[in-house]
Amino acid sequence: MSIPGLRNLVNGAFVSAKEGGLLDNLGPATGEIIARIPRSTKADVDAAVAAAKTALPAWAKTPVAERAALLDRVADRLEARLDELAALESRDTGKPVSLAKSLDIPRAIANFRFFADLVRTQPGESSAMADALNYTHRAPAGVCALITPWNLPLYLLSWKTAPALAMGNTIVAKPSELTPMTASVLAEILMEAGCPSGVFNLVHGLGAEAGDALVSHPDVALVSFTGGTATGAKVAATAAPQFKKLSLELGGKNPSLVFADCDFDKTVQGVIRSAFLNQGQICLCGSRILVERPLHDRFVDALLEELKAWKVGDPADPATKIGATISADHREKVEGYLKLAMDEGGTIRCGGKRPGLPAPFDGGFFLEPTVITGLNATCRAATEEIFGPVVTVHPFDTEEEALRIANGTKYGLAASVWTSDLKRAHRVSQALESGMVWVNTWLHRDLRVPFGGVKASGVGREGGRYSLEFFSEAKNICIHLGGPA
Ligand code: TXE
Repeated sequence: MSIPGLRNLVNGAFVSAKEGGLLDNLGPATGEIIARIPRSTKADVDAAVAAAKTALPAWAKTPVAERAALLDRVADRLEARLDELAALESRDTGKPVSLAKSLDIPRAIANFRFFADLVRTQPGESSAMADALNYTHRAPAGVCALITPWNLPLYLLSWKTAPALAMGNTIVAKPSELTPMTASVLAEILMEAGCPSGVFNLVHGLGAEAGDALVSHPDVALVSFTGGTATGAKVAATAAPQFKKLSLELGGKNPSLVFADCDFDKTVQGVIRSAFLNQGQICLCGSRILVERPLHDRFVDALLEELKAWKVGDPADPATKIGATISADHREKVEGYLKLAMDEGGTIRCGGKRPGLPAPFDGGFFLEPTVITGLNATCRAATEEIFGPVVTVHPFDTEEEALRIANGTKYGLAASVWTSDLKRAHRVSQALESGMVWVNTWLHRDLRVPFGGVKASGVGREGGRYSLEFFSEAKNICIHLGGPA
């Protein structure tokens, strides 16, 4: 089978990298090369930013209704290709096709529809004084750099692209070099749907090359970045001295707090889903499970019992619950944490191994879902982001201790609280150092609500009106009404 070659989209044309050559893109489920992508350099980024800058004035002046209509047409086209896109996302990431079909692609479609509606109905703001009227004029921020990771490729790119276009910005997107496929289809769909040349540009390549050239480009006004915390720090160090608008959605080490009065069966199901969805490779995954001591052993037994039935392997099999991790390097990083957890006194209660799978999956980057107990809650394996199918479980005796453990990491992205005590649910949620808290649920998302983290999990909020605000510049205009001096 011939290996497809992807191209950049610059100023409405699909083009190869000017000088950087090609990169191999591996399929995580087999380890085979599934595509080649441009290894873009500064020259490609410069061309894409120039196109976005040229296209900006006309797109900024395009009526909101027309911009929203483009987003709806994109949503329709994504929907028409849902099965194909789900298969492609699974091939590129190693995740189960069933997950891409039920979560990734439907959410990408919903993002375009939602931001089309939101921008159409966005209310104006005005503040009247006795002798003057203030109103807020929202202008586009300018050329936006959208940098996205490999765990939810189309989902996260759509989450940034839709509000950026809705507010009249132009875009240069740089998807992860590990998962370029659906971004390329989105670029095609935007062109077919009538997106003017230069409004959306796509540059493939490595973070340290194409990504860095994009973030440091003086004509880029805004950077929306989702990725690891260490990379986020580099992006911030480059963007901040140029005073670019910046949103950073970074890592997490999210606690699931399980109290003895929870609904046991629903909590086991919810906490397992939170720990292992997408092989544990979602920044929101609950990777540290804190269980009130009287329930601890029963809860761990229930986790182990449930996981016994989980199928690891072929992402196209509807029965598969755990697909491949993203890469050989990433699996080694996760395995490094398993070794560290052993050195720190933990016990692997299930998983911890590469499953023996038949060809072609014997070349894939699979890892069994892993539960670790017996670790001190302050050790490295229990406080650093692992980002794989691995959870640590810790007992606690009091609400105060649960909060101390939960807040005892450098991260603060998301948490879940499992209890039937309403007062405690509020009290604990408010005391958690976290951008988002779910009570008796997880990843239950309303697209209107703020999304983002505190501490090392990021800077800024996106979602609903927070995205529209981030992807625009608010200007106050004060009109004096005349009359007596
Ligand atoms: O992501 P990177 P990596 C966490 C997870 C993972 C770790 C590292 O713990 O193990 O991050 O993952 C681009 N300037 N998350 O190394 O490097 C890169 O090309 C500009 C959490 O794979 O953060 C890609 O497009 N861009 C996370 C994007 O940044 C740069 C999801 C993310 O890659 C760049 C993924 C640079 N200097 C990993 N260097 C989440 N928040 O969900 C890289 N990039």
